[in-house]
Order: sequence, then structure tokens, then C-alpha cells
Amino acid sequence: MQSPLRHGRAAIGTTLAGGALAALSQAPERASRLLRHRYPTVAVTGMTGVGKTRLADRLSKRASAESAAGPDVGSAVMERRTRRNARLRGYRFRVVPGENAATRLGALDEVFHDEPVDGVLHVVAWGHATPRRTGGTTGTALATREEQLAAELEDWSITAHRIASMAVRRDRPTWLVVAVTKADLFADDVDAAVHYYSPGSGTPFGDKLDELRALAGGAKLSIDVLPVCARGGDKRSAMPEKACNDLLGRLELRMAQLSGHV
Ligand SMILES: Nc1nc2c(ncn2[C@@H]2O[C@H](COP(=O)(O)OP(=O)(O)O)[C@@H](O)[C@H]2O)c(=O)[nH]1
Ligand SMILES: [Mg+2]
Repeated sequence: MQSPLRHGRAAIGTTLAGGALAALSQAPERASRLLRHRYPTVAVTGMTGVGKTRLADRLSKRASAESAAGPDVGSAVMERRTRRNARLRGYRFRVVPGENAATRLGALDEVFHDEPVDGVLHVVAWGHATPRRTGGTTGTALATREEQLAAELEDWSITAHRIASMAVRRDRPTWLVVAVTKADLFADDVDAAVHYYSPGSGTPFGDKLDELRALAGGAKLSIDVLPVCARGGDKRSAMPEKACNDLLGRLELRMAQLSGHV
């Protein structure tokens, strides 16, 4: 049996049918552009233990599951989170595993090459990453802050290269937000931390950001550095929960601006 639609189209003739078919074949392309506009993809990068999962969970309003596996277990697979709001706008987060796992390379390929993301949230913690043991080893993992900062820098070099090659390949601009998280752990030094991670600061991290900007082209890459924390202290602490929520709110606002949501 013929459907009414097919019947109607046949009756109207080939010209209109051709137009309708053309429109149909463009539909997936338009739908994906609309999806990208409303739900831009965001790569969440940074070394292991730095607070990526926590932050992505907060930003997607998802409660962190700190139960079964324990709180300090790294993830070897890409974590996907979606944030939706009432106005059908949000983000699709892709948390790249920070482990030294083979899956990390695949995940980096995915977010910076195969399905290039719209923006990057690079997470750092001013040397306060939670040390994790590599699979198979025993004993407590301990690292000094200096070692952690050096590890952050090494991790950033790899990610920065990927961002640069993605940015030069595309016409539209890419945004990068360096999220300096765990601010509750250095509440009195937040300005110094933000300075350390800022372009033009002359610090090792700042130098790498300058290099990245020169490689990618200033107009093609916007860079913001924002302090944040995914978990605040109690009321009497230097960074109580409310202060953390304010910082989180500022990060959300900036991401919304960068994504054209506001
Ligand atoms: N004090 C504090 N701890 C945090 C914060 N964010 C994450 N953490 C803790 O740091 C550890 C590592 O966080 P996680 O999100 O798993 O790091 P990931 O390996 O980068 O995904 C966990 O124990 C978190 O509870 C924060 O803003 N402040
Ligand atoms: Mg994680």
C-alpha cells in the first residue's frame, strides 16, 4: 500500500519532489550543526588525579559516585557527560583519561582529530593532583608539589600540541579554558596560582601557552584562566562551599559566553 505522503509527492511532480529530497539529504548536516550549536562538545583534559571527573560531574550537575571503586581511582576510559538546561542548551563533555593508558592516546585522537571538540577545559591543580598508584604497583604513591607541577607541565605539552593542530585545521575559533581547580586547597594563593597558569606570565606553563597561541594563531584560539573548586570546605574555612559555588558559577558563565549560550 502506498503511503499518503508518497502518493502526494508523486502527484505534485518531480520538481518539488527533487527539492524535498535535497532538503532531506541536507537534514543530517543541519541537525548536526544545530546540535553543535546547542550542545557543543568540550574536551576535559589534564593529568590524573587533578580533578577532571569531579569538575565534569559538577558542571553536568551529576553526583560523583565516590562509592564502589573508592574515591581515588583513575579512569582508563573516556567518560561522557551531558549537561542539559531547560532551554535545550548544554554541553557534551568528553573526559580524556589522564592515565598512562593506551586508551588515552585513542581518546586524545577522538577529541582532537576524529570528532574535534568545540572547546577545551584543561584542568590543573597547582601541584595538588591526588597521587595515584600505577596499576600493579603497591605502596602509597607520593609526589612532591614540585614533581606534580613538572608532571602537569609535561601533560600540558602533549595536550597543547593536539589543540594547536586541531586549531590550525579549522576555520572557526576554538576556546580553551584553563580551570585551576582545588582552589580550596590554596585559598590564600589563588591569585598566584592563576598567574602561574596565565599567558604572558613568563612561567613555564605561561610560556607553553604563548607558544600554543603563536602556533594556533591568536584569532583562532581564545584562552581564559579561571580558578574553581569542585568541593568547598566548611563555613569557617578560607574557601567555604558558597565561595566554591560562586567560582563554579563564573566558570559556567564564561563557558556559556564562549559557546554563544548567552
Ligand atoms: N579539595 C578538593 N579536592 C578535590 C577537588 N576536586 C576533586 N578533588 C579530589 O581529588 C581527587 C581526584 O579527583 P578526580 O576528579 O577523580 O580526578 P581525575 O583523575 O582528574 O578525574 C578526588 O579524591 C576528588 O575528590 C576540589 O575542588 N577540592
Ligand atoms: Mg577521572
